[in-house]
Amino acid sequence: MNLYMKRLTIILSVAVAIALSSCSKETFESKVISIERVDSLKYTLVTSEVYPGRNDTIKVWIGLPDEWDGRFVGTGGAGFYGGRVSNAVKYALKGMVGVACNGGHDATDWTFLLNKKTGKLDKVMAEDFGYYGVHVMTVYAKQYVKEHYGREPHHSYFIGNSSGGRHGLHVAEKYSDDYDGIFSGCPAWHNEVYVLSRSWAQVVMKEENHLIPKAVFDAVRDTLTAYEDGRDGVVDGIVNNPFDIEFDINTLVGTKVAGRDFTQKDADVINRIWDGCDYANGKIWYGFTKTTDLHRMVKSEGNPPVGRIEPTALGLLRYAIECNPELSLDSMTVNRYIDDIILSYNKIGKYFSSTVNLRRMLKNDTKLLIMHGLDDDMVPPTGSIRFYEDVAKAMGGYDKIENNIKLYFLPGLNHSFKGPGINLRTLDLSPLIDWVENGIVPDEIIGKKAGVGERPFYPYPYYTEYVGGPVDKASSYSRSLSQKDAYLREASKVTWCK
Ligand SMILES: [Ca+2]
Repeated sequence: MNLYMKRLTIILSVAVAIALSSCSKETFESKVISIERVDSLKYTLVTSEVYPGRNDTIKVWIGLPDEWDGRFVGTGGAGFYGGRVSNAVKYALKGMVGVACNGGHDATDWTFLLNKKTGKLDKVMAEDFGYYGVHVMTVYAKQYVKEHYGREPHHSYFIGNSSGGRHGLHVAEKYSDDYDGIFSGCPAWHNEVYVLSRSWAQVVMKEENHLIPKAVFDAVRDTLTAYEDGRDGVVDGIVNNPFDIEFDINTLVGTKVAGRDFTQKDADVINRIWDGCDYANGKIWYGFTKTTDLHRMVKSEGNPPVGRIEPTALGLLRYAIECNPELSLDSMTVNRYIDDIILSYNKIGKYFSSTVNLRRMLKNDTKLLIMHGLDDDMVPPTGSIRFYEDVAKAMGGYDKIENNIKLYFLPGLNHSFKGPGINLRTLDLSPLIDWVENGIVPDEIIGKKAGVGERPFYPYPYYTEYVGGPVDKASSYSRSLSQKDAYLREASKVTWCK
């Protein structure tokens, strides 16, 4: 019997077992569903079901490389998904153990949040998708890995973007015992609020009875970007600080924009959309930066334009907030929408947003690296400023958190880290691993891109300032605090949500 067959036999013999582990006191009943061997790529993929004991099931995928480098990588979800098997495989192919889970459901929309029997929010499902699933996944997978390799990982990392980035913040708050380092990309912090805020453009245009074609938004953005581009010292198609915009949209009134007469009403409505959700007592959530392509949010295309509903916002309203599957945005008013956002915050906020108490993470010396594109078209980046500032305030100041949390803003990149800017996200886990294992603190990261050259990046509240010289050389830039006030001014606009 070869080694692999021996392992397989052992694994299958404990197919239904209560896992035991020395690395965690928690145990969950579990069942191995399949073991898939990929000889050509030298890894094994194990699919299991794990039962937390509340009539819920977390499906867990573990990618086990033949030659393991000793690292464990837990991965988060995206959108409605708890996670993807492809992420488990991705890290197995890099020689690490890669792990993912389904967050307790296989739905492709928010329907899993509605309990079909009671007609109310399914709190167990919300908790599993919100944060508990990735913890169950981690506890189970670490136990499995120990049995499989006969040793525990020497370092453990968590990584995710969007909903997965939000999972990373939950891990930072609740489960830092599980991980040495966390990468949180474009985190959907306060998912319960920001998802609804994505329909703000349609709600405003409907109430104002003024549907603006997508082409007009695009043309305004192009004009604004051209106006602002050189203000950071380098004309490169990238606006380095979209929180400090001088362009006045009112200057377009009376001109042709996208072949159409641009009116004062156009300017007022676009300004209201840019500003983000307002209510009687202030701003309820952040808008997107003015350099962002609003195609996901605006949804008004054609001539004459036809408005379309933003499906993720409507789904959350239907299945978790109002709990009415028949709900239509046709009847939605701004006031009702604001009421729904506040209800969402109070009803599901605890599942969908971490708190800012990272005391345990600091004590564990777990490192948290956050990256967020400044032209993010799904999750407004201002939420990440707010997160950092609120954590600093809660923990006693910047000096209490700067050894453990680094927040990088990436100009000219959207939610998928695509756009004219330089993408540090392609570095994947390497800056975090260098930080955790080699003590190389990511206080400066040099990014490179064909056609742009090299450029240094600095963590918030620092900013990359051009100081003269060839624009494609990192030495022509320096670290600056010159934009901090603009960041803070923007982040302080939301007052109610903590
Ligand atoms: Ca520029």
